[in-house]
Amino acid sequence: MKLIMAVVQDQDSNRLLKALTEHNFRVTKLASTGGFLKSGNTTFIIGTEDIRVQKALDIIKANCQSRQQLVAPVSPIGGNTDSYVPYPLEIEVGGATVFVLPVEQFHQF
Ligand code: 2BA
Ligand code: 2BA
Repeated sequence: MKLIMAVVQDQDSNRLLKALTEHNFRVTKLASTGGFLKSGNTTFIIGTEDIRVQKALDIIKANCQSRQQLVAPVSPIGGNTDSYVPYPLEIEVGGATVFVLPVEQFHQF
């Protein structure tokens, strides 16, 4: 068994949840916050058999898209002004950041 943890954008989360459950994956969806943008994203926890991991990854890939996002500059109060960028920066937020972990034990009480 494997545990898939996938961080995705909120905009894709309902579609992804629907697709995963339609393919009979057991899923837990958590509201999360990205450390860099400090804005909301969604983390999916999917426990599944090893042979179904690739199918889950395919579904995640098909339902999550990357997007450009503007990041407002942060004033470097008391900091180093050399690296201060006074205009909004455009960054690419990925469609999904996915970790696949081995599961040592699985219990349901
Ligand atoms: P839910 O996904 O909302 O599922 C609630 C209950 O509905 C489940 O209880 C199960 O009895 C039933 N159920 C879910 N998916 C089903 C399906 N494809 N076919 C038939 N019945 C289904 P539990 O199994 O005790 O799970 C309780 C909660 O624990 C789940 O809420 C889910 O949030 C989480 N969970 C369970 N197994 C998981 C797994 N393999 N990976 C991630 N999260 C899991
Ligand atoms: P955030 O931490 O809010 O990051 C959003 C996007 O900002 C990232 O997209 C990346 O393009 C950029 N970014 C993040 N940290 C950066 C840095 N130190 N310098 C420059 N740009 C930076 P993604 O890489 O696609 O990540 C999307 C979200 O996935 C992240 O939201 C975070 O919640 C999660 N994530 C990504 N990598 C992770 C990791 N190794 N561990 C845990 N969570 C991760």
